[in-house]
Amino acid sequence: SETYPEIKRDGRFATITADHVSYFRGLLGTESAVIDGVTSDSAADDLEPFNSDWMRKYRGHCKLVLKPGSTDEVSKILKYCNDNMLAVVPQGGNTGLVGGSVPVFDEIVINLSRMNQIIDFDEVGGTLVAGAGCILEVADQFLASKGYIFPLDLGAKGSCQIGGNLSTNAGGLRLLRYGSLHGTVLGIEAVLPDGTIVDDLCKLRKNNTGYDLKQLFIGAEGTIGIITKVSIQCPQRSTAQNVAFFGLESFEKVQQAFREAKGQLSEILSAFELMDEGSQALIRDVTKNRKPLDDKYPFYCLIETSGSNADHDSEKLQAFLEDVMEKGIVSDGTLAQDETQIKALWAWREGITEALGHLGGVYKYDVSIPLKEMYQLVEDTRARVDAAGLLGDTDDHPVRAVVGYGHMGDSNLHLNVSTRRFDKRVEEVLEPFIYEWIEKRQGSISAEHGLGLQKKKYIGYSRNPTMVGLMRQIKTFFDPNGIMNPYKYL
Ligand code: FAD
Ligand code: 2HG
Ligand code: ZN
Repeated sequence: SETYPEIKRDGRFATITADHVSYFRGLLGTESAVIDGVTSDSAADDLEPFNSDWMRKYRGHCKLVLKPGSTDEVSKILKYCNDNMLAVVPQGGNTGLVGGSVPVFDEIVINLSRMNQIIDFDEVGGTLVAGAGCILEVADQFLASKGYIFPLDLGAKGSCQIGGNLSTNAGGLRLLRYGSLHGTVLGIEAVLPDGTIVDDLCKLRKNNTGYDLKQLFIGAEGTIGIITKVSIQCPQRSTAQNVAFFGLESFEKVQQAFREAKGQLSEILSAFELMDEGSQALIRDVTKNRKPLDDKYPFYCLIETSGSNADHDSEKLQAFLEDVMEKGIVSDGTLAQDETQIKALWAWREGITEALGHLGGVYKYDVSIPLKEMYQLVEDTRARVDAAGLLGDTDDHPVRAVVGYGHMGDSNLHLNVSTRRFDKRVEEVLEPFIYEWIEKRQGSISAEHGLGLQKKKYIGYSRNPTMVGLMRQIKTFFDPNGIMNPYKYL
C-alpha cells in the first residue's frame, strides 16, 4: 500500500471478483445496499466516505461496501466472506479517532447504517433494545420523549452509532455519572465470522449464569464479530440541569476544585471537564466565537449538575462557585442562565475536536493518567516538541500548538498536537516518547478511543505479554481465519 508502506497485504486474503459482487447483489437486492467499484468504475466517489476516516488521516482502498438490513443478512455475508477468505471491516458512523473504522487495503466495508431501528423500550424498567446502526442522538431523542436518557453522550452523537460506541467502549462526557458501557449494556446480539448468530440480547440487570461473553465485544473494535443489536439500561432523565464554566490559575487548583465539586455537589454532579488555554485559543481562532470568560486563565473547567429540583440544584451550584472563589481556588466563573446558555457552553467544549480538525493534521493521544500528573504530559510534550525546533507561530514550523483537554472526572486526558500538516518528523518526536511516559506512570495508552491502527504497535506499553497473548488466543478462537478488521491492533 502506498498509504502504509510498512504494512504488507496478507496474501491469504482473496481479491474481490465480479462473482463475489454478484453474490452480494443477489443477497442484498437493492442498489443502495451494495456500493461496488469492482464492476462499476463510476463508484469511486461513492466509496470515498467509507475509505477515509473522520480526521482524513487514515485511508483505505476498498472496492465494495455492503449495507445489510438484518442480522440474517450480516450472517450470510460473514459466512460467505469467511468461506472465501474475504477480509472485512465493520463500520458504524466512521467517527472513530484511531483509524479502526476504515480498511487498510481492499477489505470489504460492512456498514451497519441500515440496521437502525429502535426495537423495544420498557418504560418502567428503562431498558432500550435497538439495532447497532441506530445513531446515538436518535436513540437519545427517543429516550428523551419517554423521560429517559442514553447513559453515554459525546460530541460525535449526531453521526456515531451505538454499535460503534460499544465496539470502542466509548466513554464520553458523563461517564462520571452513568459509568462505563461495561456496566450499562445488558445484552448484545452479534454475528461471528462463520455466520453464527450469538443471541445474548439479555434485558436483565442481574444474570450470573457463567461467563459474561458480551463484555468481550465491548471494546473489541470489530475484531471478533459484528454487533447487530444492543440492549442497554437507561437512567431516568434529570429534570433539572445546570452548567458552570470557570477559570483557574494552576492544575493544582483544578484538582482542588474537583475535590470540592465531588464533596459539595456529590449526587448531582454529572460532568467535570477540563480545557487548557491553548485549546481555547484554537477554538476561538477557528469559530470566531466569543470565549465564555473574557479573561485568560491557564485552565478552564465545565461542570454540569443533573438533578430533580432546579432551585435546589442551582442554589447548590451557586454556593459551590462562591465557596471555591472565596477560597481562591477558582479565579472567575459563569453560570448558564437558561437552556440556550447551557447548550452554548457544551457546544464550546464538544466543538474542540472539530475546530482543531480545521487547522490541519492533529496527532491525538487519548490517555489515562493518575490525576496528579495528568497535565504534566502536555507540558513535557510541548517542551520536547519545542526543543526539537518544531513548534512555532510561523509556517516553517510544522506544529502550531500542543494542547490538552478531557474528562477530568475520569483521569482521561486528550493530548492534541495541532500541526499545519502531518509530518513524519513530528510523529518521531512524539512516539514512542508519549507511550513510554505513560508506561512509567502505569497509565493507559488508550482511555476511551481504542487502539485501531494508530496504536497497533504500542499495545505492549499498557498490556503485559501474558495479556496480549490471551487476547490473541481469544481473537483466534472467534476468528480463526483472521478476516475481521485485519492489520489493526491484533
Ligand atoms: P466507527 O468509527 O464506525 O467504528 C469504530 C470501531 O468500531 C471500528 O474498529 C469498527 O470496526 C468498529 N465497529 C463499528 N460498528 C461496529 C459493529 N456494529 N460491530 C462491530 N464492530 C463495529 N469517543 C469517546 O469515547 N468519548 C468522546 O467523548 C468522544 N468524542 C468524540 C467527538 C468527536 C467530534 C469525534 C469525531 C469522535 C469522538 N469520539 C469519542 C470517538 C468515538 O470512538 C466515536 O465517536 C464512537 O464511539 C465510534 O462510533 P462509530 O459508530 O462512529 O464507529
Ligand atoms: C472528546 O472528549 C473526544 O472531545 C475527542 O473524546 C478527543 O479529539 C480528541 O482528542
Ligand atoms: Zn473524550
